[in-house]
Amino acid sequence: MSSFEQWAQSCSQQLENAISKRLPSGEQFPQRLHQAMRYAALNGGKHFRPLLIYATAAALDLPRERVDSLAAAIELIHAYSLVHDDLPAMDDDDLRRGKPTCHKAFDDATAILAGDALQALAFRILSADDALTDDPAVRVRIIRHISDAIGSHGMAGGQAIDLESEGKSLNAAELEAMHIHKTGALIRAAVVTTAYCAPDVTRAQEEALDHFAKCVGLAFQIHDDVLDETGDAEEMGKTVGADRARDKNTYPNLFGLSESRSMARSLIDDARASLHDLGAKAEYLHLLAEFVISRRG
Ligand code: GRG
Repeated sequence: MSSFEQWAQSCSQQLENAISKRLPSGEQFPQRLHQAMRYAALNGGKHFRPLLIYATAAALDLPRERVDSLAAAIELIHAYSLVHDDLPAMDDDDLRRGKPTCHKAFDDATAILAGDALQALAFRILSADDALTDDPAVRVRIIRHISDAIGSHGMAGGQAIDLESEGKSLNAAELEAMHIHKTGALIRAAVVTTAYCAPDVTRAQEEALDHFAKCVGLAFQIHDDVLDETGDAEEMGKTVGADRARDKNTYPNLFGLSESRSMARSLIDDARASLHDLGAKAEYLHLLAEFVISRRG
């Protein structure tokens, strides 16, 4: 195992502990809701957003423990978005990460409530965790950024654009806008709000990290579209697959596979260039950026 893989595995373990201890136990009343929340939030996944948080912390000399609560909150929000995205009223998926989706393992109403409660818990954690920051203004700044990133001008808005665009062809600018909102905003929030926690961070560093995260977020989505088209994602337990991908608004459908791959490559080069002034401490951010376009699921 490479040292990067060892680092990622130890971050994932730390994250799962951070999430598990903050979630109500499955024995706590109302048990079924709490079991559904735990099912959705502790069900594997790449933990890409938390890894970005831990890598940004390393680049800014912040101990990992300082951002455990931020990593847990962002992953809970991500888990909520996937639970709702899988519902019959949205993508109507039966499988997520190779296992029954939350509404299949429980029921639609419980899955809706589990998503709602995961989102609420995320903000509860951000509002209360002492290790995150001792500056109330920083705490409010973090909460405001994440609220914006996942609301109607962010992730939920992007999902609405996606649903409204079904059966229509989006042009390049519209496709990019949809993804910047739907998946990019939370990825960006993960990096930028970690920077907010670093007491000595400069404006230039914040801007460099913001640019890095914007490029990585879009490359993540382009590569996701490429995987859907090539079918690799299906092998990894996802449910879109090549046939369904052909009817969708995706980068390969608009630009072709080869051009999509080179767009993702350029975005990652651009992202990595913006880390220049952070030097060797940004090593894990560089490696995560490369992971975005080399992953097979
Ligand atoms: C329901 C408000 C609301 C929003 C849903 C993020 C999202 C918006 C939907 C996800 C739909 C989807 C499958 C998008 C493709 C890219 C993506 C975000 C994939 C899932 O994220 P990963 O790859 O998942 O980080 P893991 O399983 O690794 O956690």
